[in-house]
Amino acid sequence: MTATLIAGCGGTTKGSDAASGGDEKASEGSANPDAPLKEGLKIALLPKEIDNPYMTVMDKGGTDAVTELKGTGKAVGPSDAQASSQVSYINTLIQQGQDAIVIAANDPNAVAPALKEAMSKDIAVVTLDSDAAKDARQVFVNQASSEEIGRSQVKLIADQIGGAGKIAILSATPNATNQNTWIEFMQDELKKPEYSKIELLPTVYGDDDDQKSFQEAQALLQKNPDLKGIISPTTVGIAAAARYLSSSPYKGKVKLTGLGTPNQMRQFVKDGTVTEFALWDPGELGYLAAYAAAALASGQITGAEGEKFKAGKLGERTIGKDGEVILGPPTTFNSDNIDDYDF
Ligand code: RAM
Repeated sequence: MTATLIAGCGGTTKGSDAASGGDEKASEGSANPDAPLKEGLKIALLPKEIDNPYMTVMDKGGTDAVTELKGTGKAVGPSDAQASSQVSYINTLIQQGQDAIVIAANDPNAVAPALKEAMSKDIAVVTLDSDAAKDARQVFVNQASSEEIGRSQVKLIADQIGGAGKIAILSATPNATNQNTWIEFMQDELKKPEYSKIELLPTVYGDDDDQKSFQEAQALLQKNPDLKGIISPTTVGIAAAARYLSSSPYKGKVKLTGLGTPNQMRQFVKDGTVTEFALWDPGELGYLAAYAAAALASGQITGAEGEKFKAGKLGERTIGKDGEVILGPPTTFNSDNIDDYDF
């Protein structure tokens, strides 16, 4: 293991930090934009949960980028998206002496102590998809503006239900940073006068578990037979809710939108269960985050606002406020374009 690290890192190993002053944080020190990208970097992706098709595509984008960068990439993670399910994985990655950890956090705080421990050992920490506490990572690669994602979900459902009626949100886990941020913007958007005829019911949680999401969708309709629409801002939730609706009397009558992968949603668009929903390319998200991790681990950037790094096929990217890098605007999918996408 050590041999791989030394062979790949052009001489600078984590071991040398002990000699130069101990537990200096990876986020400290100044950036050197001209530093060469290190070869042989060990970069690990830690998704919310492994059995989630979205996360699988994201991980593949990340490990492909690491291969392009001549490093060693891998994806490891828990089988459920509960708050503390990732902590033991972070600890193992620290013990393995990874150069960078790229994590979609299941909970902003539960993972923070372990991620801080990683940074104190000079391991670069990048969050993607779902952020951790800001002081527990150097860079957050966000899929799109959180505000844009949240507000556009409300516009989608409002259009589909004709601007009036009861709606509900079927979310992922109650702790998910990304879903909770989007939901705050949805709630704020709904305060606008044009949505005054829409009533938002209390949010329900499918925990990014297919079965639980299916049951929550079913329960929503049982309790609220007059429900007009569901927003499910999770690929797991929207696919499960679509499956429920497609074989229920509510098919095509109760509108469903949210964030889904085209490959999971195609059949439900074709059979008339779903009209329109949104997402970004999760593979590009993983790819961009892996490049950010390599730039951090090579000393090119530290995560400060205004720093720039090259992200392969995605071009040069600039770090914004609070260490945030944005992939790009989401795509809206419907029957006109869904066959143009394969993820
Ligand atoms: C699920 C996860 C992920 C989210 C997508 C939209 O796969 O909750 O974090 O970004 O949905």
